[in-house]
Amino acid sequence: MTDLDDKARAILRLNDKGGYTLPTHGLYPYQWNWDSAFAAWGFATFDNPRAWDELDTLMASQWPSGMVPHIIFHKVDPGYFPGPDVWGTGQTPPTSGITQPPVAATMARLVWEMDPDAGRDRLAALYPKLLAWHRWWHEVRCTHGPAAIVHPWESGRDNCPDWDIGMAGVDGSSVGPYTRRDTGHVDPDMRPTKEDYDRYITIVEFGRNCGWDDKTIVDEGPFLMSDPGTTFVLLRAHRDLAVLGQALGHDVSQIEEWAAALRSALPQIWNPALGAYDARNLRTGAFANVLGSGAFLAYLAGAGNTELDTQLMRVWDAVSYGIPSADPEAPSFHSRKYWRGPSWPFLNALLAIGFTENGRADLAERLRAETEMMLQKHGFWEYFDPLDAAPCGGADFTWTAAIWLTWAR
Ligand code: 9YW
Repeated sequence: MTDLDDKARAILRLNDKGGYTLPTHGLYPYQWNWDSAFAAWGFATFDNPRAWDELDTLMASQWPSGMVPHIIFHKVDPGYFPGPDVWGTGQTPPTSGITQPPVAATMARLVWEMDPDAGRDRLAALYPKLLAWHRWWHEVRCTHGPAAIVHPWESGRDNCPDWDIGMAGVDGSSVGPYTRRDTGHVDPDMRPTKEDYDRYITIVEFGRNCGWDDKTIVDEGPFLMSDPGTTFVLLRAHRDLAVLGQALGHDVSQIEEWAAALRSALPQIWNPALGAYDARNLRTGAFANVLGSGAFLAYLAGAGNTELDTQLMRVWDAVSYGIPSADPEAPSFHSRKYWRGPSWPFLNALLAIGFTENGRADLAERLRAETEMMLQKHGFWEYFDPLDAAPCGGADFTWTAAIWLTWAR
């Protein structure tokens, strides 16, 4: 056991609020959806029951529709904006009104496989909830084919250039006064801009004003885009959920149908001009025409191809530390600005799973070694500059610590 192992476990314990884990103190003082799934994976390396607790707490806040919210506000903290009052969802405990990439079934499978006997009852209790969430994705968000998001925050890659064309159509000029908190915790230059936030809050206000009605938001909301990243996470998670269902003795044919439908929709997000999967504005049909790390999650879903391989190596060879979140050769690239360029360790971990399964253990090892170097140099930061490994965003970050314990060490 190394010092970093100890430190990673200490971070998970430090951010553990009793059944749920904060991404990091200060900047993100609540439970976030896909962060929690990664936390479970990390906990499973040294405390299997605690891993299941994390998934249980997340799914306990599932809405009657099946949607699982992106933030659960267990205990109000004035250090984060927008808080529960802005979302106004009326849930107990309060939650946001949007979701995040459904990586939970994939992480549940990883946790379960680490100790199948101990996890069987826990898995059996969780399974119907995961199934209901996947059904919600299929019925509510895959009506256009690929998975659609109604807010950039749902992608988990908040300000990546993929959303620029959709955000341009959101009029943020009449948003009420508000005070951001994120820029008080970290360098504002590493965060989304004020124009971004005006639009983010405008989209939240639309949801609140229509009582968070799924259909109104999809049909009339200010933002609707196909997200390659979420599409591939969902496609992969359908497969993992089917494996879990089979292990429990359930009929999984419906999940297989959802997966087949999603896979057959992938040509809609293949942009021939870009030579890659691409986000698409569902209000206009236009492609974003930018390469982002969401496209490379195709490998996680077994949907890679040789053209994508070429793009992957082009963007990866242009940097030194992991896969950049946006194309280093594009004008929108910024090596330290959040999702507009930096390398994110947890995303590297997901991509590496995809590479390994696609017979590219060499790429998985390169990615692991580059990620290890960042963490060895600086510790468990939120994200890193892919050019020089400068640490960025929040420190002592849960999912960065989790992927150290499960993959990067
Ligand atoms: C925000 C917690 C979350 C992640 C997202 C990331 C960021 C929150 O932090 O969003 O307020 O900007 O983009 O993927 O779940 O770590």
